[in-house]
Amino acid sequence: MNFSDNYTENIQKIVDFVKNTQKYDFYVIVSHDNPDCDAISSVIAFEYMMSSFGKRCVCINSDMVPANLSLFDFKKVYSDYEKSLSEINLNLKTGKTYCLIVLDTHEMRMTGKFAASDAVANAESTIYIDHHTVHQDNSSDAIFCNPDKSSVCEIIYDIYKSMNAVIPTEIADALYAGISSDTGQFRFAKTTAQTLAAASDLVSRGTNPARIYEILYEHEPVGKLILWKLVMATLTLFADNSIAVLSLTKEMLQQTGVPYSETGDLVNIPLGCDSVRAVVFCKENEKGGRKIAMRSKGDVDVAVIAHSHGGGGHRNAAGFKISSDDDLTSVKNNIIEEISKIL
Ligand SMILES: [Mn+2]
Repeated sequence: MNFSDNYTENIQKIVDFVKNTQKYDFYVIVSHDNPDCDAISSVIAFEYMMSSFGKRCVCINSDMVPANLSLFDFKKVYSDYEKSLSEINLNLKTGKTYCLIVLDTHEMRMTGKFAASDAVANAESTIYIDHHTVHQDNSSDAIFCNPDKSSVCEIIYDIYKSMNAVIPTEIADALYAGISSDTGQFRFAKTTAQTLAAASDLVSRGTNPARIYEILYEHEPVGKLILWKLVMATLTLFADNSIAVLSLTKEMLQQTGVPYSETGDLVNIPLGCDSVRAVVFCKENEKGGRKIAMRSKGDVDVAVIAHSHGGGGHRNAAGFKISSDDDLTSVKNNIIEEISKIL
């Protein structure tokens, strides 16, 4: 499918695709690894839309769906990674073809181990629906990306609206959760009047904002509280208390029993301090894989830094992986220096 610069036109192309395409036997829907609520909810809502038009979908993610987010998966569209991969391969062996639909990223490498699987090369075609800034060097006409949108869930809401389709409460819940979490509870810069109108409409369809908040932010096991304590004990401040650096090690995960997939929100804690304008979070997963996650306030653009290190993200939330040969301390020091230049 070819997309253009016109948002409404592209929404219509997707509507037409969902309703009318007969080209493929099935559809594989994937989002980025370490999935957040927008990634999970957009897959759930898109699968529901496709299957209501008789399309068979396989949903897959390189990582486990976080326990609280699996509450939005009321149809149980996700199973474990290996199972979904073998379902795709089984269908392929019988001569069936599929279209790959990538949500909440426009770069295949962001899908984690899935990116290296045969399922990418075996797809008849691939389309991306995203809201991250597209860098010039990877633009393609199969990418439908609107960086002005708060979330992919908001884009999928727009698709539902222009179809005049019924949005059941379970899907309204998932879409509202994706929109509210990607906007940091309706406060990030991309929260527009349309974002709030979408949220309002979803609430009128039965979504209870207090219940969604509870699912997203009030379901922590006690291990998480202890992990907070351990991570916060690593806090170091730089550049006149404007850069906060935190670390998470695999030993901390072992000690508290918290899976790595549940540690995404710890990076936000230092932002509560008025002098802090950027946070650098050095994270290690259970297998020792390392990553730098960054958060910032206002016009401090950490996406540019993440991109220059082979990662991606938004102006105020971005990250990149560190290869096993790199020395963590020197990577950390370089990042602190790069951020202090743009403060
Ligand atoms: Mn998103």
